[in-house]
Amino acid sequence: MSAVTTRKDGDVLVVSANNPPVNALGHAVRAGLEAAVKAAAADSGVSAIVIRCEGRTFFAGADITEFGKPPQAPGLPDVCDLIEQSSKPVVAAIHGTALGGGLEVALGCHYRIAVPTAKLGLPEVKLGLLPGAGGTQRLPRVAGVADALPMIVFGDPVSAKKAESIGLVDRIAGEDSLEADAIAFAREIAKKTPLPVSSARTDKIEAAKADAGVFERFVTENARKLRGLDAPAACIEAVRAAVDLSYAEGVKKEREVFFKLLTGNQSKALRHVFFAERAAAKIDGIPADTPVLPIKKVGMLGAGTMGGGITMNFLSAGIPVTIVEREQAALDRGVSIIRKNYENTAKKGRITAEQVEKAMSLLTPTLDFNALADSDLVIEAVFENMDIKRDVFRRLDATIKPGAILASNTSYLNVDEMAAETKRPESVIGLHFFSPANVMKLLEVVRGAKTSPAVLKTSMELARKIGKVAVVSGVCPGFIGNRMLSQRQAQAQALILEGAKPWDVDRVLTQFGFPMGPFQMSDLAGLDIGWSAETSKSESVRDVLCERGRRGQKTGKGFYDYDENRKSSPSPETEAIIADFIAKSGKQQRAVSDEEILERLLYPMVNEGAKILEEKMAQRASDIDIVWLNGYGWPAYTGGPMFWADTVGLDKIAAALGKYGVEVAPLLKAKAEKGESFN
Ligand code: T1G
Repeated sequence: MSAVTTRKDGDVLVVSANNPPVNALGHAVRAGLEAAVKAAAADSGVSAIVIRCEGRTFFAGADITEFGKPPQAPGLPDVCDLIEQSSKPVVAAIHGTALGGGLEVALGCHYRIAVPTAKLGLPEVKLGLLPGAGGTQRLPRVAGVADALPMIVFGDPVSAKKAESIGLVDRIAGEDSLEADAIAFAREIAKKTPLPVSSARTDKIEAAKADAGVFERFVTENARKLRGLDAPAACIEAVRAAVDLSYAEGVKKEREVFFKLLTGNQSKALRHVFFAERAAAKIDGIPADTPVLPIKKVGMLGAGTMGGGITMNFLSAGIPVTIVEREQAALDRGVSIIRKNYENTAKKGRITAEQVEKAMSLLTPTLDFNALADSDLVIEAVFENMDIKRDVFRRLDATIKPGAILASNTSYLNVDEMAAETKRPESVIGLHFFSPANVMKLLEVVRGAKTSPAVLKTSMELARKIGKVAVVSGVCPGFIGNRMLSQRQAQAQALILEGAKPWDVDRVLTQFGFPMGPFQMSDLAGLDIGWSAETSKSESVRDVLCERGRRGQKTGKGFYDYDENRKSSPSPETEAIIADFIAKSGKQQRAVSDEEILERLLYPMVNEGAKILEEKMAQRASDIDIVWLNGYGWPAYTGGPMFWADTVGLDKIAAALGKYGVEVAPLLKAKAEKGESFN
């Protein structure tokens, strides 16, 4: 099957690319496009050209798998230029997602026609890059700087309708008649002169020149979003070049910056994340024909914070949920919180009032446990206590129809022990959602020893359907994420009892790229989770803080002091409490460097990740990265803990762990000695 074929429809040459699954612009496609455009130029019987794609989408970009390999001519910029220089009009016929290099090909065309459902975007920035085939120079000329900036700097696609409104698309085709409409459009404009050459247009650049503040306003409005990232700033400079320089100079600058970003760590990390997220959805070692069970009705046991949040995921995906509580008050509270969450989202304009009512119409609250009987999947989100969970699974097994999946939302308890209480261990699985469950993307799918491939595959499919990023975990305390988090927490507690300040620990992690550090997190969540005034004996810093009423933001003070706007400041009282513990320990308080703080917090996490891999609790190192990126705010531009460890060097990490008295995991030790990496 050749990547590009042509056919003549009268005097219109129809060039069709076919490179499943997304028509990435790999070498064969680029060569095919080049040959077709050159052939059209030489053919006097051709008066116009249509470029289209077979399959589900127009070109979705350069072939990311080619990055890092020696470039093969023709390069994409050259193909775009060749198209643009054609003396015969070239029409891009767009469906699906015209992304990155795909949109750049379309921008090289003289006209663009798209179906209503098409999306057009330049997402290179999400890979730590910028459009490298003229996109930063042509898009501002075609759509204007004010609309080009967010498209290039944030990388989010726009609809065909929006694209038409900004001049990026010239005509909207019928959803099912794109090829015919594109050919008719090509014939219609075949004789029109002059050809609209994107790179030669100046009207929208002149407008930008007249509005000098457009860049400063954009940077000021988006400073927080751009923190720590190289590519967005580079994108802004490239668009500024489109305004300040000639096209030739601008595209030269674009190419320089592109290659600088391409070889930088951030882009390598973000490209790793792109493929890692897709790999996580794959389950190694199960038969390809493993069935996916139909999940038409979900049962939710527990209407608390987690039960309510989990429920919303299914309602929003159009899946009915029966939610059960033991008392009416708890049930009513749970349902009203679900409604309030939806109404708040509607207030922000992200969903309509009708969508709120539609979601709520799919919810059946009840006190009757037996109402769950005909569910295809029941998830329990009851109190985190194994005796209670065992009892729940016994009752579920006796009540729910045969073949239904029984899932626990436990965040660390043993799913196998729950399965053992049932006659259907093959249908028992863990679905560990992260709070707030209706917001956090991560879902740890915990595979029990006896969980069947069909139940596992069904759970992974369902996760995708409800918009979660799912990662398969084995059964161990804390699964993947919390197991590694506990290492970081232990080190954080140890560090402040050696002399590091809580605010220094938090600062080091936020400077690394986390949204907040462990002590800020504790204050936000509340220090008194699991604490009891009756039994507290001042045995830890947390005990004493809680005993002093310093229970976190909700009490105006925790590790930090908070003003009336919840602005935090280091607390002398906390410092005194910690100093008292250090004095009692007989240890000498010392200053701890930022470097030691970072190494002590993150290296033991990598070490635990190595143990998780050794024990086969995670399928692959990149899955561990996906857990931390989507569940704990690890900065994506460093790739996740295991990818980051590779960039630090496993030998350096193993040596440092030894220095800090942490026993090095055998897998980490072995890889360090062999100079190997995790990914
Ligand atoms: N290159 C190579 N493979 C790609 C690919 C790409 N651009 N896009 C997707 N795939 C693979 C993906 O790995 C998966 O493989 C399969 O296709 C289905 O993808 C010069 C330099 C198009 C919205 O960033 O956003 O152009 O796992 O599971 O959910 O300026 O894929 O099946 O083996 O994601 O339906 C810019 C990236 C590139 C778009 C479809 N373009 N792709 O989503 O399917 S850089 C992008 C996507 C560039 C130029 C620069 C999505 C999608 P496998 P999928 P999907």
